[in-house]
Amino acid sequence: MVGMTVIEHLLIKQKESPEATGAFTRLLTELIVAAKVISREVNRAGLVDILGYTGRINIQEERVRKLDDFANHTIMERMEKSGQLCAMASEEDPDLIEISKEYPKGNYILIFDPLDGSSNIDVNASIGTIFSIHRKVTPGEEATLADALQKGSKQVAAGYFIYGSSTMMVYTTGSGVYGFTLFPGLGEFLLSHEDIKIPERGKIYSVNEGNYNYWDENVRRFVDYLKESDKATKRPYTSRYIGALVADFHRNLLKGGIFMYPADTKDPKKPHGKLRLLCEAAPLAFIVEQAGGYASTGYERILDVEPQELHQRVPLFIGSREDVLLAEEFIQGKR
Ligand code: P6P
Repeated sequence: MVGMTVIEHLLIKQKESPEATGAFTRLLTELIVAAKVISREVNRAGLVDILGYTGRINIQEERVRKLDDFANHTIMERMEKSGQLCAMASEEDPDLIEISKEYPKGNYILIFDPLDGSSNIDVNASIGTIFSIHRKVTPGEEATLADALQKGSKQVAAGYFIYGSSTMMVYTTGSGVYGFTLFPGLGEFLLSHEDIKIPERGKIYSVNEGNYNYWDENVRRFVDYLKESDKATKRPYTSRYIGALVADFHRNLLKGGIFMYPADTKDPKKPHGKLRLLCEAAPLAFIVEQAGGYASTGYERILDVEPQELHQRVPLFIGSREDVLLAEEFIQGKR
């Protein structure tokens, strides 16, 4: 018995929504193919680095693209042809990506981080692709920025691919969170995590403590609190930080805990922290809330933040509901 493929799962979900036309299923099917191509290259690239090669030169004598450029172009080129998109937005591109005239357009917009954490590849640590899908909300065939600048609570779907010891896909369309593992021999993503739920409270905290001196005092107090010893409240927490958002998020989703990227004063150009709302915080917030968790800026629910610009950054506190609510109490000075 092979088990349920992600396509079978998508078709079951499609049948559950009477208004579904199959467009969304076709969209996600194309994205899954792109992820398989990226997964293969991520593994090869790691090998190349270990063997010290200078990287591939292809038959057109083109300089090999860096891995994140490769992932970005793989998704853009394949998704543009899907016929389901009115536009795309990538973490790697400053502006909205239009669908060229030669391809049919659709009613969805895809926002993605093609390869998050790619600095980890040469140390063979997990990295990932994050995606967010909205419905077009403006009239006419052409997309505008307004189609991308939608609140996270309006997402139709969100998910990520994590390229680690195995390649996994985790996604939600608003009725639970499902995980699929790629079986290389088959080339299929098979259902491996049915209806994922994050523990109400964890015992793991994930943050780059090197930024401790740049945080707001209340954030420092919260992290200090997690490190204090107190049997009654099951502290200290364990610190786990990989430095790739998808990997840190995925571990906490399955085991419980809180991931934090607070605003820090280290880089005045990034007063709201490093992570992007549309292609990182909002899709993961949709997933974590569907799994029973919560995601906040420290002051506001991530899914309620009204985006002002494509690459807007937000402080991110995400994971087990009780842990994130406690973070908000400290940050807002209520504790
Ligand atoms: P720092 C990777 O560069 C990334 O965008 C996220 O994947 C990760 O969570 C974060 O930055 C790590 O940032 O400052 O701790 O290296």
